[in-house]
Amino acid sequence: MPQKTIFKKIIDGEIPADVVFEDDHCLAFRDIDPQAPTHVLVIPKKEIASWSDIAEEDQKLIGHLALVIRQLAVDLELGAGYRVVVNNGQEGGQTVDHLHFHLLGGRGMSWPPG
Ligand code: DGP
Repeated sequence: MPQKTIFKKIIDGEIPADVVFEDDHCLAFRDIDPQAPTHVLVIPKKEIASWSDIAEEDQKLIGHLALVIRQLAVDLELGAGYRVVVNNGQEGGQTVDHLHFHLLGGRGMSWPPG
């Protein structure tokens, strides 16, 4: 068995997290190293290593995550605007090998990203 990622340990309740939303398919919790006043990670409970590893069968799940993120932005009062980020692979800046969406808001965002 490959070692559990830190996010799988959070899903399994083995390490704590500041959870803001959970359902049968996903979990949303505050990032331990926030890059904005609101910085939440939204992850599927299914173990998908990265954006590159999304499969045809995950189409509905990814669509569900999109709707959860949209609703979270409302619930977390990000009406002024926000950013959704997926870091993919080494050059993309991915550090945890479990697919996750960053939902960032509460400040103005610059472009291009670093
Ligand atoms: P990325 O660089 O896209 O792979 O983002 C990983 C994010 O995960 C990074 O912003 C920090 C966050 N993170 C890492 N370990 C933990 C943890 O144990 N708890 C929480 N809440 N966030 C974590």
